[in-house]
Amino acid sequence: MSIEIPEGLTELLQSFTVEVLRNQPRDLLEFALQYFTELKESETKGAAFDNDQNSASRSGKAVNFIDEAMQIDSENGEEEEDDDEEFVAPVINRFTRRASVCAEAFNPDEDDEEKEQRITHPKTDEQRHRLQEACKDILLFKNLDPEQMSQVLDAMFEKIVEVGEHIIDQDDDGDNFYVIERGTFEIVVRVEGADRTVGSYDNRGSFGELALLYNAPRAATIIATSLGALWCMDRLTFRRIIVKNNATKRRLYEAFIETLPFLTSLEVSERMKVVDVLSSKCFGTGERIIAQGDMADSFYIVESGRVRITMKHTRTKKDAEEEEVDIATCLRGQYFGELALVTNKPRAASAYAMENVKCLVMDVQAFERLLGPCMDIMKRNIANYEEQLVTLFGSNTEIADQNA
Ligand code: 1OR
Ligand code: 1OR
Repeated sequence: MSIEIPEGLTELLQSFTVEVLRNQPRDLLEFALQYFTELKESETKGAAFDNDQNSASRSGKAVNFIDEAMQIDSENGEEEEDDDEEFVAPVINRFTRRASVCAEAFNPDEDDEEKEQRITHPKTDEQRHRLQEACKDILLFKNLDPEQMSQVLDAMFEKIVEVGEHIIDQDDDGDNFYVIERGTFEIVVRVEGADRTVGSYDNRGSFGELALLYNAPRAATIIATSLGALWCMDRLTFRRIIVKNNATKRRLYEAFIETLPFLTSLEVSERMKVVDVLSSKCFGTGERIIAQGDMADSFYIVESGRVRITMKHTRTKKDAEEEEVDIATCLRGQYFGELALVTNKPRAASAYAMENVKCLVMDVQAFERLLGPCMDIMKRNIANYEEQLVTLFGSNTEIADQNA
């Protein structure tokens, strides 16, 4: 007996699966219900649209901005386009949005209309200089071209914060993305009703990207623990520039990330999130990437070129002269810089580019948030370091004590 597979079934299920993986809905049935209802509605509307030459054009709709976009909610059933080029079906993105999250719409191909949407907060030269300094190490900005970067800088505005101020509250809808200019902040996550401090920011870094990237409620609370200053980027600019850029990044790195053995414990959707937070960084021949003894805030994956790992060593206790010994070489697909993040100690070794090297870099918060499932593999490798260390330098040496 042969069973006939209805035409379109495979495509339908594939699109649905992709959206489930991308959006990670909490309630799968609810998501499915909304997905297929909207799909049907948009199909019906699409047919009507095709027959109506004079109806409001989609691209016209696509330049909606805040006021109008706020009115598009789950009740009025209006069709919207989204700014993520990667979306497969025309219906997708709002399913995981809660009713109060506004739907931004724009058409990435409509350049003129895009220009109209640009938000500019005028700045003095001094402010712009401070802003540029604060943004220069922000990983999410690393892959932007100069024009996108200039739009980002134009759109940002300053906010002074008081001690104890809640910049973000867990479960709220996302409004802004924040870059720290100065000040300390604690990251608090509510687990089973109890608030737990899980990390902090110390005068550098950024936060608030997750709710905007994934149209999700805020994943943590961020509280200022000193007087501070932040640069804020509104949600619409973030989605128009950063989310669009991330779609390009996914195309570039998805295949590479799939081949990395140390990420095999991650689900496909988790690996996609890894791609979203990675940025690429180039180093010239001989350039130092990591300095032994420094405090750590990044994790590296070699994309191309070779990286030499060295350790300082004194032959005898009395010997003041330190020599730098080669201890390992990292090639494409291998990682380094995990040890200090796992042990919370200074860098145990230095890393140098042996030729022109390209690395994918992830910040410590993303490392902790996303790579938990890979920790077993990493810890096994760390145990190997310990063994090698004893072989190379003798039995009473400990990895992080090398930095003392
Ligand atoms: P957001 O838009 O969800 C809260 O708003 C922000 O806190 C979030 O974006 C991140 O930028 C930032 N888990 C979730 N969010 C975190 C975390 C984090 N750290 C910083 N943020 N974890 C802590 C990792 C050190 C995992 C906790 C289990
Ligand atoms: P990190 O954050 O301490 C330096 O920054 C990185 O060099 C370190 O993380 C590891 O990723 C990487 N011992 C210590 N660190 C090593 C080693 C290593 N190899 C690579 N790294 N050993 C080499 C074992 C083949 C043992 C030293 C004798």
